[in-house]
Amino acid sequence: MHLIKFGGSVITHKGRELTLRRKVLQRLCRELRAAKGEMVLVHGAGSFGHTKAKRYGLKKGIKKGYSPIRAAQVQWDVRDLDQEVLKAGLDVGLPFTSIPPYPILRMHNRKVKVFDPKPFEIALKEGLVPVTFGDVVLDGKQRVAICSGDDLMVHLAKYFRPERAIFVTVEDGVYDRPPSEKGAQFIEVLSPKKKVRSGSSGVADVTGDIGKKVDSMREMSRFGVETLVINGLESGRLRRVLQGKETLCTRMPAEGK
Ligand code: IP8
Repeated sequence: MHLIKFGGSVITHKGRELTLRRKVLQRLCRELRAAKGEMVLVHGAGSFGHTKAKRYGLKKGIKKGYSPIRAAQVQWDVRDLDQEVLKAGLDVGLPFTSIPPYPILRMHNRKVKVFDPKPFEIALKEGLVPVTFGDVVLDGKQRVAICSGDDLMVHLAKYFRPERAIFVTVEDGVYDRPPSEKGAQFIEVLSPKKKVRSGSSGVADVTGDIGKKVDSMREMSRFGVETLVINGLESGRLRRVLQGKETLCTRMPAEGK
């Protein structure tokens, strides 16, 4: 099985609210067709989620006296993006079916406490390609919280144990410090023990930066899943990876392999 995440920065213009990168999304969906066997797709929220979520302070839940309408508005926007992803997949013959995290996942103090993978299993059995996404979910401590696509990648990987999990981003891979900084070194093989210094990209992001992604990769490595970070703005890289061919990327091997 292939577990793939389209990062929100790749499929949307992160600095421009509610703006899709339609051409990139369509191309990535065409490249996905190279995948043999089962596949689960996760996508980030990009400018359909982060901008309002930050404006409304949803990371810390719904404060006393605030209306839950703000959480519902962000959910609405993220679903709009999900519809675009589904359409782009259907247009190239991929049987995408949406599985929003809200009904199947609960958090407590921003940590995932309940995750039901059954709907994914059933969809896969029917030959469908489940698509899920970073979203606003219920949280036992703070009423609502933001569940990122990276959190979903970890929980899906833990349950399905794919041979590989692929993060499609706007960078060639992972660097030892923000790639905009002088002297940044590209890391081809990232050891789970390696520390990576992250920095702010300057655009609204309520779920964290590369440091948080590396933490997710580390967790996946621990239970035996190799992870790759590739650049989705470069045409053909996703296809090559899915075909098992060499391409520029960062790879974190599964622990002990
Ligand atoms: O873009 C964030 O998901 P991510 C979800 O995968 C929202 O981090 C609603 C901002």
